[in-house]
Amino acid sequence: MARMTLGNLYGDHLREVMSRADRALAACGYDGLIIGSGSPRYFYLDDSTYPFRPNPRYRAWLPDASPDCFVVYRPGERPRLVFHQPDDYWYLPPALPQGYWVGSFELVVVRSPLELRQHMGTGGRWAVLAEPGPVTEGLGDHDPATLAGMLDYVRAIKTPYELECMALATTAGVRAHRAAEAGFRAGASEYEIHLAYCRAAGAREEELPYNNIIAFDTHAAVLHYQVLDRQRPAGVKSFLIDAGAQHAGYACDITRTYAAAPGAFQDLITALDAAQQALADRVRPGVDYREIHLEAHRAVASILVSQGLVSGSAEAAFETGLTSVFFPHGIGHLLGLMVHDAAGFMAGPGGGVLPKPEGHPYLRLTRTLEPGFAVTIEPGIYFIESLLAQARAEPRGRAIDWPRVEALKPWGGIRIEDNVVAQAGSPRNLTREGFAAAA
Ligand SMILES: [Mn+2]
Repeated sequence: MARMTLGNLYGDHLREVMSRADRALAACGYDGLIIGSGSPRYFYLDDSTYPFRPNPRYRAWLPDASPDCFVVYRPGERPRLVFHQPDDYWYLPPALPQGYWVGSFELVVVRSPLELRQHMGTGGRWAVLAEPGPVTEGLGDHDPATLAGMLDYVRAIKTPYELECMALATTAGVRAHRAAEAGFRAGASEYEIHLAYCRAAGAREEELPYNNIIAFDTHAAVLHYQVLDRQRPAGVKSFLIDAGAQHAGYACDITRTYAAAPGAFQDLITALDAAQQALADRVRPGVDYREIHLEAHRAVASILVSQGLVSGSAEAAFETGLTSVFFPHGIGHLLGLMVHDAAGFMAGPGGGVLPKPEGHPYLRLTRTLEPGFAVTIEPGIYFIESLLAQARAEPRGRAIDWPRVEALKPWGGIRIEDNVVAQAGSPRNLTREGFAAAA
C-alpha cells in the first residue's frame, strides 16, 4: 500500500480529535475547550529562556509549535486558532501558519495573547488545558482532571496521521543512528557522535524529543548517561546509543548497542536482539503490557543462563528476581507526543490506576494493548556496579558467575529498543521498517 501523505490523513485525524473532545466535554458538562500551546520560561535571574516545548495536548490538534497560541473549540463548530504573532524586533515573530492543516481552522491572528478573550464567542462553561497565567485567568477550569484524563487516555490510540508522523520521525532517527554508528566505527568521541547525529537528523539539540544518550563502555551501564565526553578513550569496546527524532511533535525513541569486535559481548547482543524481536511480536491487541514485561524478564533469565552469567535454571533466576540485577527498568512505554506518553497506568477513561507487577517499580505502562497503541520494546542487560554489589551480598547472588560478570563489566551494557504498533495481525515495527528502508 502506498503511503498516504500527511495532508491526506490530517482531516480524519482532526475529526477524530474533535469527536474525542466532544465526548469528553459532554461527559464533564463543559460547553467548550481552550488549549494553550504554552509560554517560554526564563532562566532564574536571567533574560534568556529554556528551549520551548509546546503543550502536547495542544499539539494533538495541530503541528504548530508557536508559543502563546490557543485552540478554541466548541462542539459543532469549526475549531479556531488564536495565533499569536507579536509586533517584535527583538525576536523574529512566527510566520503565519502554512500547510495542509491550516484550512481546517478559523485563523485569528492577534498581537497579544490577552486578545484571546475576544475570540471565545458566547459564554458557557469552559475547560482550559494550559498552564495557569494572566491570559487564561478566570476563563474556565484549568486542566480539570476528569476531562484531561479522558483525553489523555484515548491519546494512546494513534490515528493513521499520527503513525505517519512517527514513521517520518523514524526515517530521520534511523538516518542519524546510521551516522552515529559510522562515527563510532571511525573513532569519533561521544561528543562528535552527538554532533554527527544532530546533523544527520537535521535537528538542533532542542528539537530532539529527549537528550541523546551516547555511551561508550561502562557509560552504557548508566541508564540515562548524560555526559558527552570530548575525548575518545583508547580501546573503546562498546557503544550504546539511545536517541530519537521528531516530526510534527511525534517522537521516535530508538536504542542500539554495538560491540567493537566479535566476542562474548557481541554474543550477548545477538541473543538479546533475538529476544527483543520475539517480545516485539507480542505487541498485539488484547495483550496486557505487564505480561510482556514479565516475559522480558523470563527471556533475560534464559539469556543469562545460556551465556554463562548465571547458574541454575532460568526459572529460578526469574523467580528470585535475579534478572532485575541485570535488567532494572521497564520493558517500555507509550510513545507519541511525549517520549513517555501520557496515561500509561489509567484503568479506564474515567480514571483508576492499573498497578505495576510487584517488584517492578519502573514499568511505565500497565494497560492492555489496543489497535493503534504505539509502544517501545526495550529490553536491556547491564553490568551496574551498585546493583551487582547488592546482589553479591545476598543469597541469590550465589547463582551469579562472578568472574564472568567481572570480565564483561568493561562493556557496560546493552539496550535494544524499537517502536512497535499494535494492530490486527502482526505488529508494525516502525523501527525495523525504518532500518530496512534505509538499507
Ligand atoms: Mn524508550
